[in-house]
Amino acid sequence: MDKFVFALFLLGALCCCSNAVRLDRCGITRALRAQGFPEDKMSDWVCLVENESGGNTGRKSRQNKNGSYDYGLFQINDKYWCSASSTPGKDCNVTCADLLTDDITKASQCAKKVFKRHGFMAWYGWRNHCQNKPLPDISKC
Ligand SMILES: *[C@@H]1O[C@H](CO)[C@@H](O)[C@H](O)[C@H]1NC(C)=O
Ligand SMILES: *[C@@H]1O[C@H](CO)[C@@H](O)[C@H](O)[C@H]1NC(C)=O
Ligand SMILES: CC(=O)N[C@H]1CO[C@H](CO)[C@@H](O)[C@@H]1O
Repeated sequence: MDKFVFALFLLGALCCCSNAVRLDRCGITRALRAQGFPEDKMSDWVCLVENESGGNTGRKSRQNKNGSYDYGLFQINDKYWCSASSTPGKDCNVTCADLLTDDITKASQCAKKVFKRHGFMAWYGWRNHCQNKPLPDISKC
């Protein structure tokens, strides 16, 4: 690659990722700690995030069978929790776009609300891959 092409490539990479990041296991752990998720359930949360979004803060799901979509790190559903319009609303009082940014403050607050109401059972990713399964080792994070 010549320098110019490389510069363009770099610019593209920066632009693409400025608003969404993909976190690895320790990246997820640190991000969740910073949001005050409780340490005693941390490996469950990390497992949930790994299986729901693969750590990708900008992930929007394909359309679910019931017509809804899931957004962000925690794959939060737009049927009840976030507003797909440009006005914040629904139970988390946010837009779904708010749940796709690399600042996961709103997504985290919303996920805690979902958890408060339904526990981890609200997430298929947790039920299918984490419940009664070995959880990720985050002891080095
Ligand atoms: C729609 O489907 C998604 C994913 O399967 C699920 O999370 C959500 O709770 C469903 N919503 C309703 C209203 O059934
Ligand atoms: C929803 O959030 C907006 C700011 O985004 C705020 O002005 C409004 O009071 C909130 N509504 C509720 C019901 O919390
Ligand atoms: C598809 C996927 O991300 N699966 C992950 C679910 O969680 C387990 C435990 O952390 C991982 O090992 C899988 O890779």
